[in-house]
Amino acid sequence: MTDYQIRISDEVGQALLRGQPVVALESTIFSHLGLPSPSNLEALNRCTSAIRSFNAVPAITAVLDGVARVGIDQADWPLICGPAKKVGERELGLAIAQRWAVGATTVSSSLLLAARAGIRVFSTGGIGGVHRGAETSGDISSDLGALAQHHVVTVCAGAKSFLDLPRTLEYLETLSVPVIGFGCDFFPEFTVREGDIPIPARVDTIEQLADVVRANDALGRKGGILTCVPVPEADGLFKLFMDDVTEMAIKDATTKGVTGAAVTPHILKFIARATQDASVKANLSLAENNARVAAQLAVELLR
Ligand code: PSU
Ligand code: MN
Repeated sequence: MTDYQIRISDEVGQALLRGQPVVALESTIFSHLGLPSPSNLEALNRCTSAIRSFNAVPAITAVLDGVARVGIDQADWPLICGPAKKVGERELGLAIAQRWAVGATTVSSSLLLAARAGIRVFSTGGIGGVHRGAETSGDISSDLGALAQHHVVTVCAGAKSFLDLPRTLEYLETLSVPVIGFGCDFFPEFTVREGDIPIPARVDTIEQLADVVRANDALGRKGGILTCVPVPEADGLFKLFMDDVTEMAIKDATTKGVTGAAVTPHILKFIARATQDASVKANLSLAENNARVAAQLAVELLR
């Protein structure tokens, strides 16, 4: 009989059994869809090390040989960093049933897997959201619905600046997802340091963040919470510069007729080239920083 179980690695399984802190990670960011080689392997190293430095266990999600996995041992990292097919939440069942060799999980599919495994905290780079021009294209990332549905706290650097950020925030409000700035009054714009869109709520410490999570739990809320952390100052890019690059990237995608799931990887690649990899450096820095915040939250929630 075919085994449709989610496979939890020994290390992650034991940590969960013993009540130790665990932080889930997606794999699209570490695949060629998210970052160019060898920066993707560096990102994987930095994010997992950041989590371990707080004595928490990283749980990378992916589909390997048709098996949904939570926790990928280092021996299998090259699989994730190689060519992969993007697996959003709606593709998870397909990737398993049709035995995809390497499926890179996005925010939405990672949240489902984390929730099933009983992991409370998930760290990523930037979430998907409402795309600019969504009023005609209809392009809204399934990340948003997954954030509302799954009982997991997501730590991110806001949403990519090539999205329609005000509409992304409106959509999260419609879905009743708490959106919290960690030490900031604005909605962070991924690799861009300064933001100009006010964020609905703010906390300044891990303890305050954990209090919000506990209060939501006490109310019996089963959905997610979105925590937004600005990119570290030293690696953040200038807004005006990024606005120009972003405009060019979107035009390029439109001209070339790129649509659907291919849009985000295409734009990320264009921006990396146009910024001579400054966007990649910022991406690594923010991903590591988010992992640090997520690990501290996972530790605090178990106190
Ligand atoms: N942010 C990045 N790199 C990425 C993504 C986000 O810096 O590769 C991925 C995440 O996996 C996110 C996904 O969940 O893009 C959203 O894709 P879409 O817009 O097609 O829903
Ligand atoms: Mn989309």
